Amino acid sequence: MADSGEIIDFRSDTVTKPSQAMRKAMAEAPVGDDVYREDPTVNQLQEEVAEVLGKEAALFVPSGTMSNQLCLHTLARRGEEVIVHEEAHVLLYEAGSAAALSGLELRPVPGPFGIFSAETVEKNICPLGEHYARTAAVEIENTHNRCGGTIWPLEAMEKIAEVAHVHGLKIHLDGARLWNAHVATGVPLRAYAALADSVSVCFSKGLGAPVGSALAGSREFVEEARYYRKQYGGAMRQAGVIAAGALYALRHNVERLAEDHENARLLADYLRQIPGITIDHPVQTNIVIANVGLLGDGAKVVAVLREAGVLCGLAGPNRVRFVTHLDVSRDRVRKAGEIAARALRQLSRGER
Ligand code: TLP
Repeated sequence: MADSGEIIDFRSDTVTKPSQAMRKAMAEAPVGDDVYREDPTVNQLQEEVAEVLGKEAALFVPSGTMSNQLCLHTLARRGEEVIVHEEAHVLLYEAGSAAALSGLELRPVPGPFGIFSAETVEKNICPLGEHYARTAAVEIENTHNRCGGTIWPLEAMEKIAEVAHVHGLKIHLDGARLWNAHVATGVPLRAYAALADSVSVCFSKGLGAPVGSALAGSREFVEEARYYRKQYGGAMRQAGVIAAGALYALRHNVERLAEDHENARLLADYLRQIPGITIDHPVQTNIVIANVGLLGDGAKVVAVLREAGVLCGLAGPNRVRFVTHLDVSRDRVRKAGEIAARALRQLSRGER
């Protein structure tokens, strides 16, 4: 266990380390030059991802950011607009790359816990006319990271897809944690994916692989994205070594996400008993957002917990994020809950 020492790390599910079995699969992976499309492990991964998502093709890429950005770049032209939630990862955490790399405007729209309605989309489509940017696409993040790992109900996505169809808009699904939505609801991955033109999924989050994401869509879409991946410097050579970690993750680590979800609920139970903390976001998957406004500012809470041996991150001025993952066992979650309760009670009494 990566957390068997003093520190219990809930900063992100990206901090997971490859298991021995995953490392073995990586060490033994058959490889080739993927720019020649000759890496058998990359090819296998791409086929399996396309299959589980019910898409014609998939493409292995180094990161979730590159995956999202390649999808947006392929779906929309410079100067066009993409409708996104106001707390979307593509808007807040991708270093301005939609503007920098694709010349896109992102139009932020509100919606409770990361979910916006079809009416909101319709209201935010730019009118036709020479003054306005053209609305090209809608982006949906499922699960929604900054809003607490919330799951988009399939029906809400279906309604967006209907509006998108009427107005000729494309849909990109940032499914970095789509696995979590699938495990929590039992909705097949392909049911979510069917509603989007492009899908991005990550292996380096809850699935525990060290590197890698994939995008998926029609064969034509993926060929185009492949060309842009080369432009972005993301075409790799014997990438099978890392694709093997992703393949291992896909085959072994999806269903076990249910444990992370249970652990998140357990951690939330500890946190909500601490005076000064409220859990206002529903805990549906592996992310807990604690509102710590009554204790002071979020940065202080993060610092106090760090000192006590529990790592977490800021998700807004008064919001602290805890992410459960395969390197933190249930016992360690309990331990962290107790440590947090002690340290934050001291903080509220002015003893820290
Ligand atoms: N999210 C990271 C940070 O960037 C915030 C995290 O710790 O959660 N889409 C979503 C919904 C994500 O949460 C992330 C990573 C990405 C895309 C980007 O993936 P990477 O980090 O592989 O570029």
